[in-house]
Amino acid sequence: MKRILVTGALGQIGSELVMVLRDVYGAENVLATDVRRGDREVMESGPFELLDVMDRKRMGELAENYKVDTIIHLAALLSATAEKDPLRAWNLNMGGLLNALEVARERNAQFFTPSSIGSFGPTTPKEQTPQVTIQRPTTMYGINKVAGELLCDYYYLKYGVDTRGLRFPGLISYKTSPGGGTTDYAVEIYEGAVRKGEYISYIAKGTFMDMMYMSDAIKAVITLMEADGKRLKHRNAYNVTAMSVDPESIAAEIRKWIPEFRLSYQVDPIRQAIAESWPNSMDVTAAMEEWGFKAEYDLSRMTEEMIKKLKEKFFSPMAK
Ligand code: VAH
Repeated sequence: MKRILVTGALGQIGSELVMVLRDVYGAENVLATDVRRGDREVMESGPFELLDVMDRKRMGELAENYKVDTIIHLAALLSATAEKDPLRAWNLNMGGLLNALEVARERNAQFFTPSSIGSFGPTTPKEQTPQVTIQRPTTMYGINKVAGELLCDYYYLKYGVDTRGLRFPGLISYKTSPGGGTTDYAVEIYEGAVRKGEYISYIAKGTFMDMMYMSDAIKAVITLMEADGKRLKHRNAYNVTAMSVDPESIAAEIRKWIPEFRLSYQVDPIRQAIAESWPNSMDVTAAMEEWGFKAEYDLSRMTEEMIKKLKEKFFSPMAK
């Protein structure tokens, strides 16, 4: 990776990934793009351009102007939003991906896009979900992710595009709140604990899902993209996770720092149904063996850092 174009750069992953990429590869070598303006730190710490990923011509022009050799395609509608407008989700998630793959093919650029635990469905083994298994998701987002995995493999096999991907679990971060996901509760619970000492969860007690701290997700993207391509057997896309948790397990860890924290429930049937169609825990052996994946944050370490950083964010006037 030397000259990188990131789509969806102002989203939950992009807003942190861009900053790390700029540290590692040089700010001028990381072009951040998004369909809207937003986080000033991302827009002002290096090149930023407005880009609607449905505009392939514009994407190609930007890639040419910035001599891009790597595309990290993050722009997509997440699971809950996609269920509210499935046709828009299909058009954006698949149309945007195809445009990014075509630009990568034209430039022989390396390519990354995330898949998700959402790419699995009710008939997928729920515990220690294998790297290669049944993928019959029942959500539009999941259908987009499975189709996206297959499309990325196709561009590798047919055109030689160096495509790589990760099946992300729910990602937990303090900088940019996620938008429209099913796992967003696992971010909101920390914000609720720090700001109000309470949280009303829309996901039911005992609903286990894979989760990972954002810094582990970012490290996984860079490690995968820098890995020797000859070692990669699975490419699109690797199971990666750090923990399998439910609202109660997160709450118990929060109470070690905020003893009075109160958790209650108001289950959202739509997002609960999505969560129940996903695995409880994934097997990450392939990622560990083929490119050395290793998560550094468990629930305890992540909770300590989330609470510390959120207190700074909400209560320290000097906080960015
Ligand atoms: C979502 N955060 O909830 C995303 C992610 C594994 C979940 O794909 O839709």
